[in-house]
Amino acid sequence: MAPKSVLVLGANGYIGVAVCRAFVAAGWQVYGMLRRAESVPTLVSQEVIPILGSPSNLDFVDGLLKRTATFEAIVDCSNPTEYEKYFNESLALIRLLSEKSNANGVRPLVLWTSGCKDYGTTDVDGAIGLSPHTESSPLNTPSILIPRAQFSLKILEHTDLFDAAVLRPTNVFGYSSSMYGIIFDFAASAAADGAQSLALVDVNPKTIIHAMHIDDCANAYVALAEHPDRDSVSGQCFNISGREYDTVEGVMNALTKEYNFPNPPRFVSGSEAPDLGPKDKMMQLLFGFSQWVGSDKLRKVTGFEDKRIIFSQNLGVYRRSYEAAVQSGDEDIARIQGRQNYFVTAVIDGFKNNK
Ligand SMILES: *[C@@H]1O[C@H](CO)[C@@H](O)[C@H](O)[C@H]1NC(C)=O
Ligand SMILES: CC(=O)N[C@H]1CO[C@H](CO)[C@@H](O)[C@@H]1O
Repeated sequence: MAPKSVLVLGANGYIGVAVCRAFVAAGWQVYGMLRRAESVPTLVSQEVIPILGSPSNLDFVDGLLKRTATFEAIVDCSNPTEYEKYFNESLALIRLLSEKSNANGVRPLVLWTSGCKDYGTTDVDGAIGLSPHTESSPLNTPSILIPRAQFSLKILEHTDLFDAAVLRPTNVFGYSSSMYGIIFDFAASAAADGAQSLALVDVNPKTIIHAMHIDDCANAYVALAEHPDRDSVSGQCFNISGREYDTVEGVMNALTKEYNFPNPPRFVSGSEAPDLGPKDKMMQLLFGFSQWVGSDKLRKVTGFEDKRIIFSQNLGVYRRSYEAAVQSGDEDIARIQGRQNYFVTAVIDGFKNNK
């Protein structure tokens, strides 16, 4: 029997590479679409067939269709800046590939990636009445993420040629660690400065930071794509989160131990620390967004379970993996660092507006 085929859009991004790897491991033929020729070796090394191109210019499609004309799944992992334009162009591409697949009797499942921040924040750990965000929670999206939240849902409106589900993963970490690399940089630079303790400004120690390992997250995509009953997946949103959440306090304690700070972490108010540097602001962004995300639905429908050790409980291992990625010049690290200023100005302002 021919292997199933999946096309991954945004295949060279942090989630994209992991999703490609998970589908490869599950026995799929994986086509990874990407714009940057420099990233081709990253995909090739993971046994992914690179498709150089972009939804804004469909010239590459003929070449792709010569390799395969049926896709059981199409996964979008892109993080475009012009969301509406990207959505329209991707939809046109997905429709075109779906028509070809339909002609061969295959109706693709489209898994479209949005994110759990679509729901906004929950209360902090220990708060009375604290409950997780579920798929039926109202969207209270930080302004900078509104286009993603809104357009992602539109994929569910196109059911003539393909089935679709919208996925909302939490923050993800592991290897080059995505945004969580910032946490290691923060601790390392305080240690290098000879600080006696780690300090956070205007962050509640009980803030819930709910993340999951990137490989667990990617396995959830495969679990949905391989579900034998398409009807229980299509037309739905699925949260993807770890089985347990961390708190800021827990992570700060783990960092203090890992980096050998002599004194316990300090939580100070803004008036005591008027001049915040970019690293402090990034930490406020990451550690100031309290959110507990329920993923019972995904677990119930697919039997999915996350396996990796929770971030705070294995922090030293994740730290050294991150440092190895920095050493090897992992392209994802430059991408995250390049976006820092953008995040600090735009995202923090966006979060503040919504609070
Ligand atoms: C996207 O498509 C919609 C519906 O066809 C259209 O109204 C909108 O103007 C398009 N936007 C962009 C940026 O292409
Ligand atoms: C833990 C939790 O509350 N999970 C929820 C996820 O969302 C579904 C609805 O889509 C709820 O039924 C679950 O209870």
